[in-house]
Amino acid sequence: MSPRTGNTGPLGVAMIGYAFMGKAHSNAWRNVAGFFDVPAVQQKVLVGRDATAVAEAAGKYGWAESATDWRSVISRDDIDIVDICAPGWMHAEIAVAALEAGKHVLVEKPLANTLSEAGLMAGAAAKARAAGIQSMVGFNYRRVPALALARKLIAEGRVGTVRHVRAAYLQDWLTDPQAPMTWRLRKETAGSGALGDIASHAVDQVLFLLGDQVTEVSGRLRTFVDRRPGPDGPEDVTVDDAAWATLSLASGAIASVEASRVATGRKNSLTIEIYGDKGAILFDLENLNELRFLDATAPAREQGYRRILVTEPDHPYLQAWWPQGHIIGWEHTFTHQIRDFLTAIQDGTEPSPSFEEGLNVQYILDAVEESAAARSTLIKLPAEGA
Ligand code: SOE
Repeated sequence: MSPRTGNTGPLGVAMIGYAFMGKAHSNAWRNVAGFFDVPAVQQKVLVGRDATAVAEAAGKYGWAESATDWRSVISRDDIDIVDICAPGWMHAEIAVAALEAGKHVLVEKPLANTLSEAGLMAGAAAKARAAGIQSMVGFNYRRVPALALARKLIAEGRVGTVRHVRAAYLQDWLTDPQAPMTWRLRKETAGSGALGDIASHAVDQVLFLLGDQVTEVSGRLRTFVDRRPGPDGPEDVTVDDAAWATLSLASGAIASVEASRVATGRKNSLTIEIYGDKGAILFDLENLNELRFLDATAPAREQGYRRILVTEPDHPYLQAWWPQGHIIGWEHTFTHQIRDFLTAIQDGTEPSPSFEEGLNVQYILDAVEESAAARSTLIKLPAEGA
């Protein structure tokens, strides 16, 4: 197991999966070298199960070739990097095989569907790292410039000791009970529902922003619509529609995490609030170029949330884009992610979030499920007429 030796040319990339995330990642692979100073890459091959559809996607998204067998692709000599955008149930098998074949691996979040798969992946990543092979999990919101700035402000002590955090990731694409079944609604293919898909982002943000560890979890899961139309009639939904968790952190802070795919009217709303004893920070993905910051050390008569437009050249990632005030969007977070991954490969440093960090998130998601399954304390109402 070793990275391709003697390759002084561009790094060859293979990508597995070409749906929503495959499209977002392809766009980033296509653009990254036009904005950032990174090693040159070649989009060699796109892999999918349907030969006609994957060939069409390859042409559209800038891949030189397409293929249907990921196994033969990851063993190719001209491939240095494997980017996994396939559904969660395929992550572990592909990632472990690619790492063992000496390829750097980027995998979409969450790391895996189960704790045991995530553990296998983290083990393979540690072994590969010793041979100079890097791996990273695609928690792309770490690469929103405003959130990267928030992390810096917190690390610099600008909000003081963080007391509590509120993180909510809300969507509404399952509000309609007639919304059809997809792989995302089956436990065997998705692992969990809103919990793994979007609460994972919120949990990762809590860890990223605070640089802290979760020590205790209390959770709740709910499936509001338990049967949905499938191609051959109604099918059971086997994952959660919404998830709630309270996380205790080693520092003493408490974070509340909320995730839903039935939050009527919320299309893709990620909001994060951080309250410390010297200040506070607010973020809303629908205004991702902005960060609200309150300095509680200022005289009370001058206090208030100030709006920071995160587009200055010395803001994270912004130097590479447009003059100040010219805003960026959701897709740029994937370009930043690839930039950071390629830079780590070039420098031989460990990219973050590593598979170990992905495994850490998985422990927390697993604890939420365990806590949700345990009986909670029922309220004892007085008997009628008592
Ligand atoms: C679907 O719910 C989804 O695409 C997630 O899988 C992504 O990670 C999130 O960024 C947007 O919503």
